[in-house]
Amino acid sequence: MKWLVSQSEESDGGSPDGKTLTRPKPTIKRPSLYKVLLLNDDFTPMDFVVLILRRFFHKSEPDANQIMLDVHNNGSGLAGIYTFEQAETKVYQVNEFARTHRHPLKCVMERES
Ligand code: TYC
Repeated sequence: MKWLVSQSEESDGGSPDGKTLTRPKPTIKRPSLYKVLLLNDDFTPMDFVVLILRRFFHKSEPDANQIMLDVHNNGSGLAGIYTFEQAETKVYQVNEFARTHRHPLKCVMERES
């Protein structure tokens, strides 16, 4: 554990007497976030995309319809934002679900800015 002395003391290497400890340096960081996107194709039925958005991303019927149309019109659309492992799991589950139903729909993840 690295102990951090007060801000001015830290910058000059420590407290004047070299032994005053105040608080531990915080080392926790926010996890990186990842967008999970659906990609458009010419063959996957619209109803199937809506089903995916409802089943895997817990979207309402109107929201699922809107996102499906965004994908259809713009080439891709945002299904959700997750930590790395959550996003990986969504991508895997959706791609497997599409594959087993013989639809070409693809789901990908992309690091947030
Ligand atoms: N473009 C498809 C169609 O016209 C619909 C579609 C929407 C496909 C979203 C994939 O991720 C997708 N049937």
